[in-house]
Amino acid sequence: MAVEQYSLPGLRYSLDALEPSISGQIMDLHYNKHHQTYITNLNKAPKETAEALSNGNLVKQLELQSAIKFNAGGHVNHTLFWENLSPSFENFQTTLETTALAIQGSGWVWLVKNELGGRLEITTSKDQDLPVPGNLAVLGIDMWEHAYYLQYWNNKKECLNNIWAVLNWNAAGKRYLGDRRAIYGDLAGLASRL
Ligand code: MN3
Repeated sequence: MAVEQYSLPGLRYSLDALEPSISGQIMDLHYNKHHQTYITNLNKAPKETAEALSNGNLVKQLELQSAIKFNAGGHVNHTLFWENLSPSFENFQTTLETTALAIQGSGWVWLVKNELGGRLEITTSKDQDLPVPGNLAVLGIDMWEHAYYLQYWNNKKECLNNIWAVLNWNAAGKRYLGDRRAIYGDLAGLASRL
């Protein structure tokens, strides 16, 4: 009978994506060292158990039982834990604002979904360019002067700080789940030629 081997589950975010709430250093240690150790020990257990059984070593068998329970529990619990976390909004906010402020001249900052991998990324485009092909626009913010100057003068950072209160996440969520047609609607034909 084949013995089941366990391995680290893939993470849906990078190790530093939970900063500042959980540092990349803790995540690296917790995921790559602690969780991996539970798995390594769990995978050693069948061979060690077989040895203890063939030697008739009851003490070792009892030790292994509690070790299996501990390491298997550690593996299951941590697998659930990683899924319960997702990149912090504060981190996303900072990245989007920094990217937007780095735009030279007029343009747009975008939260896009990669059409192939489904990965979310923050990008920019100049003038009235759409996000580059292959990226679906989940959220776009106009960074032209006309979008803020009359109210915020040259302080586009303050405008960005305040825009979070009025972003429509419902629309962003629908676009994230939709395809190009769902995103651009009646303008899909026009958008595909730009
Ligand atoms: Mn832990």
